[in-house]
Amino acid sequence: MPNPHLVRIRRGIASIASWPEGSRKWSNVAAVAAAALLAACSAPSHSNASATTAASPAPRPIAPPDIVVLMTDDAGYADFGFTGDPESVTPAIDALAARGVICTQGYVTASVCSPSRAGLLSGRYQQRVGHEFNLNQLAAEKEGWGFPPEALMLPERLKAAGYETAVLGKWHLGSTPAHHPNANGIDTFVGLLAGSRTYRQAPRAGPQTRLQRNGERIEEPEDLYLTTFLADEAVTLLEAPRSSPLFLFVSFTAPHTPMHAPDPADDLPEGERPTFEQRRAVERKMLAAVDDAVARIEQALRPGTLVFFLNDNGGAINNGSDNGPWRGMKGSKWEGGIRVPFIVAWDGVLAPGGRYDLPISSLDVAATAVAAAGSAAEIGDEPLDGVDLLPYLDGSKGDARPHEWLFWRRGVASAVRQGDWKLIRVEGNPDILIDLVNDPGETTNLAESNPAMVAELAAGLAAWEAEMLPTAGGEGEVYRRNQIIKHRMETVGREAERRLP
Ligand SMILES: [Ca+2]
Repeated sequence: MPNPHLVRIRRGIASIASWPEGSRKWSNVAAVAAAALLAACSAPSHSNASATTAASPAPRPIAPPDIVVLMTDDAGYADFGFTGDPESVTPAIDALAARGVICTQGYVTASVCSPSRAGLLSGRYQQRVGHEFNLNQLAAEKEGWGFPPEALMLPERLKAAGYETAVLGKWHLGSTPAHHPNANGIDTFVGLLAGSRTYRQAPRAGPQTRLQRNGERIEEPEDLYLTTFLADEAVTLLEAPRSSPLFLFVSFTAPHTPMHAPDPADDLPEGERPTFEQRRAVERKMLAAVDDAVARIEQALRPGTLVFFLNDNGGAINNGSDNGPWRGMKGSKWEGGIRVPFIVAWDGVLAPGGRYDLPISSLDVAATAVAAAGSAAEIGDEPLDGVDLLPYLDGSKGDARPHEWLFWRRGVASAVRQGDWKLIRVEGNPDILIDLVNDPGETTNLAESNPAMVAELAAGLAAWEAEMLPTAGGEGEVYRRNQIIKHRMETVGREAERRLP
């Protein structure tokens, strides 16, 4: 009997009984494609406890592999062919998915950029060291805020195992010398310290937004398009002679605002408030440029490279992204804020054409990378919160879940997932209990009818919070208020969500 959580991709599944709120703009074709996805994502059921025969795992390679993490910024869940867009503008990313494993329940640790990146790059819940909120340029510059430099990062672990390490693109984890990538285990940093910038030449950009190479300002070419520039840098790095394995994090800024297409003639019209459709048209051109970059990076990889692809948080409210079947957007604890496109590809180790339907986390990237790098990477006294995904993705763990529990918190808004139940707990709001198997679109609050489950999840959340630093500071009253309003059952539909960044 095949492992139900690790199945070959079946194309053309076409049935849907109901369609979650907020997705009504989709065409029928899109709806059918996403319905297949939604059906797939709902696969694990509460009663599914049957033992399954594991596929025989491939042997782990003896030499540590190159490890490449590709990440988009603020893309929507359904903006890719492999997540259900029937008019895909991402053929190279879709091909990457087809040669690897699509993880249909891939979560990030935060629904906004900076804390999500902290979880990814440290492999630990960022709340353990208090990096709970998003980072604005003013706080980074004037207050010296950022991810605590003393906390261990994945590149530091990999360096201990002999890796060369590089980050290209957006950093967004602090901008003081102590927060600089080069001070945190990264040999080569080419990009920007801030969370976003223009895609074009910016000769007068400040220290956080200017492009730099290991701290030295780069003379930006007149015809700069940032996504293409990052692809150039990645290919140069990948093709350079070296004797060590490489860890490379390509941190694209696209399709985060500002909305800049590769050709300025395709930008949003000036002087008028752009419609969603106008924004979406530009967003698709920005993503197509990312896809061109991925195509070139794929060509430059060494055989047997371990590749991750994911997005850093849910689709944003302002960039024309499409979160498809999920409720909520960037900034929220609904699935649309935290559940992202996620691929793991590893030629020679993971069979192509796989799909994995149990919940995994961006925390697992570091744990999987450390396991792939070998025991020399196991340094420090900060245990990783993720798991090595390999034995799950190759089928050898059968039905076992990589995570029985997953947690989220940003100020007043917390969430916890245990098994297939999710509790959203927000200051001042009634608890929300969701059955993700039967209600992946999160339309029905079962808290009143299942108080025992609420109590169980709340206890788990409290136990996790006791291990974290207490929430300190915040992002201001507007964001706090928005968090409260957006996590109410009566706040329904994309238009309402977009009013609450
Ligand atoms: Ca982001």
